[in-house]
Amino acid sequence: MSLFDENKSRAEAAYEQLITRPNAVSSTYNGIYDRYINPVLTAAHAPLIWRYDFNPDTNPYFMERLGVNAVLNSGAIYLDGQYHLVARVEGNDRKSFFAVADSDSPVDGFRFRDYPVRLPDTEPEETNVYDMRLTQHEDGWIYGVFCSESKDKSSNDLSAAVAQAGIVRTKDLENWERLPNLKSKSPQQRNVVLHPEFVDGKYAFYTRPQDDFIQTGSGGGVCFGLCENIENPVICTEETVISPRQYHTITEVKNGAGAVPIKTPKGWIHIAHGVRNTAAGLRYVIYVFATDLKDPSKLIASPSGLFIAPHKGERLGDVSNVVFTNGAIVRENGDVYIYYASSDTRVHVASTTIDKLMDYTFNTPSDPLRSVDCVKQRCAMIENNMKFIK
Ligand code: M1P
Repeated sequence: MSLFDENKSRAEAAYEQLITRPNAVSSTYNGIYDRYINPVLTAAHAPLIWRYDFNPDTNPYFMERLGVNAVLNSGAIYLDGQYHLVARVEGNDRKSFFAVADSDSPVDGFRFRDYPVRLPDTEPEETNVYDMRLTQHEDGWIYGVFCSESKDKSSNDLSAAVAQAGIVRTKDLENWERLPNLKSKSPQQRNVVLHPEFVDGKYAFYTRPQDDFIQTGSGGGVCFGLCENIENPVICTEETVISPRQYHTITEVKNGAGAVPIKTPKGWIHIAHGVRNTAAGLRYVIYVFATDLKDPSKLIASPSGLFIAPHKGERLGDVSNVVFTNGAIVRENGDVYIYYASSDTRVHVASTTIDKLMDYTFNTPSDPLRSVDCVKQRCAMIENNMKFIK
């Protein structure tokens, strides 16, 4: 056997073993959701034909030519009996692109399609794209809203960049039509999500206005705004804050919408991310809030603190101490699968149900914002619990 064949067989065997590896619920318990032991997507899930030259004449060592560094922040949708993730794939060259991975199971077996998504090239200044949210809209289209990043040519800082919300739409996750980038009053936008229903006859967006590429500056949190025409997308209303940043909470530095909000009998449940600063750098966690069914701009529940934090090995990666979600799938039987990435490196799944999510969202007390009141809140629960343990 040639060296080429030997190495290729070795890579193929490892790949198939990874893709067909069954997943299982981990032993960690909180009653709210189950984590799974294995990530559902990693850099090693990128097909070999994306990474290796399969021609023995030009690649006698079967050497990786175009490596993949990470697979992270993934949009999610259930369609035609399958679970689909539209992941952010980051090449060794630091450029991200989108790719669809499909599975019959929500927790394992995800396999990328032969080709990544080939986005129509309509934004000549765009350098990088990432973090697509998939909205099955009542107008019949599936929209993908993502971050479209360009170099800030007005700045002398080589790293200065501008983030905008890019928009595509599809019916089959195969053919994508690009629409113009969303316009709003804010100089920059990231973590923009399209609401699945019309509100007052208009398209509704969750936005995250920001003054700068990294810092949100005067941006007060996750906002809500309306848009008349999705083919010429402009936020035509004030962007009102619906989930604010707050001092000494998990959203102090910034926050952002995550998965498309989930419609429940009690309200729209949002699974978002919050960021605070620490001596070790920024810490990203996932949190939950709910808005009114009829008026999705009205906050109606704000369970205290974090919902998912980086756990064990999730804490380490390219950008450590991060969990981030931009996709969840809800099944007709009420099962909910939350796809979240850890440390900008790989994608995991946590499972729960609509009933559990509603119980968590509407029965978890909100943050009293001061230590002394947090102790009172905890003591009230302990006092009540005493009746049950004596
Ligand atoms: O590195 C952590 C995350 O940082 C960004 O999120 P935010 O805009 O809230 O800071 C995003 O670029 C995201 O992709 C990344 O996971």
